[in-house]
Amino acid sequence: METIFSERHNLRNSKTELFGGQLVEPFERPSRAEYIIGRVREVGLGQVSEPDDFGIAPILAVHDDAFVAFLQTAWSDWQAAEFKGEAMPTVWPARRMSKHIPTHIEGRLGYYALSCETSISNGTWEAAYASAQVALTGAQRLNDGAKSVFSLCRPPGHHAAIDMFGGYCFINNAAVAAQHLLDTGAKRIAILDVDFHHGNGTQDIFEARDDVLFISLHGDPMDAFPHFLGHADETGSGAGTGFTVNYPMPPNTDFATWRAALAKALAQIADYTPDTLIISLGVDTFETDPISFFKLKSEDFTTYGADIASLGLPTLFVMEGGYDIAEIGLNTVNVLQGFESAS
Ligand code: OKP
Ligand code: ZN
Repeated sequence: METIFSERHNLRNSKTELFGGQLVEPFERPSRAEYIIGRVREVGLGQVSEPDDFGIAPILAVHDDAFVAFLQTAWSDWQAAEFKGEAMPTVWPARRMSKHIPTHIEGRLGYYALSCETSISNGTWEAAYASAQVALTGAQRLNDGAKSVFSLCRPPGHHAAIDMFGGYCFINNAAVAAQHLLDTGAKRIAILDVDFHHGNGTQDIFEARDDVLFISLHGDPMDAFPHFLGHADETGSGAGTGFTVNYPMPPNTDFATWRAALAKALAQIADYTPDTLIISLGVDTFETDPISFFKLKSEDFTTYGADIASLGLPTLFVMEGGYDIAEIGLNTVNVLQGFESAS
C-alpha cells in the first residue's frame, strides 16, 4: 500500500494545550507522525510519496469561505493584537447570544472554535493545508486505479466542521477527500470513523446529504469529547436521514464489543454499495491511550483491518488520532497490514 506523507506536518507544532486546568505539551505533537512513518518504512508497507497540490478549491468545497479565511490569518491577527501566548479562544457565542461575527481576533476565535484546547500558532495553517493535500492525493490515487492508499495526515481533521475548528483539527481531511471523489465521478462514498472520538465535523458536513454515508464508532459523548454530538439518535436530516449512524460505547469497552459494532457498520456499508470507502483512522482506541477509554490491544488492530478488507472496496485510510505515541506506529500499521493480508 502506498503512503502519502508530507514533512510539512512539522509546521504544526504548538506548545500549549489547555488540559485539566493546565497548559501542557499538546498530545497531538509532531513525533506522532514520525513514529507512524517510521513503522511504515520499517515493515516495508510500500512506497512513500509527497502530496500533489490541488489548491484551495477542494477545501472550500466543504468548508465555509470566511472560516477558511479566518484560519489563514488567525496567527498574524493574534500577533497584531500583541497577545503573548498562542492563540486560544476564551469566549463563545453561547446560548441566546448574538451570532454576529466579531471583528476582533478574540471574538473571531470564539466564533469559529468548538473547543479551546487547540491553540493556533505559527505554521498551523500551512500544516493543515498540507494535511488536506495529503488526503486529496490519496483520493486521486484511487481515481487513478489504486485499490488502497494510506494518507498519513497530520494535523487530523474529523472534528473540523463546516465553520469550526477544535479537537486538534482545522480542515476535515476525510471530508475534503470524499468531496473530491464525488466531484470526479463517484456517486456514493462511505466514511467509517474508527477514531475513539466522534467525528462531529464529518457528521456536520454531510448530515443532510445522501451521497455520503457517515458511520462512527466512538466513546459515548456523555463521557467523552466532543461531548455535544455523536449520540445514537442522530441519524441525519432531510435527504440525509438514515445516512448518519453513530455507535457510542461506554468506558472500558473491549474489542469483542467494539468489533460487534464494527460488524454492524460494515453490513450497513455493504448495503449502501459505495464507490469508495474512507476510513477515518484513529488508533486512540488503544488500551493505554492517555486521553481515551477503550481497551483494544495491538493485535486487535490487525484483526479489524482484515474485517474492513472483507468489503472488497477501494479504500482510503486517512490518519486521525492516537496518543500513546510509543505504540502509534505499530497500531496504525497493524490496521493497514491486516487490511492488506485479507485483500
Ligand atoms: C482528537 B482526535 C480529554 C480531553 C480531550 C480533545 C481531544 C481531541 C481528540 N479529557 N480533548 O479525535 O483524536
Ligand atoms: Zn480521537
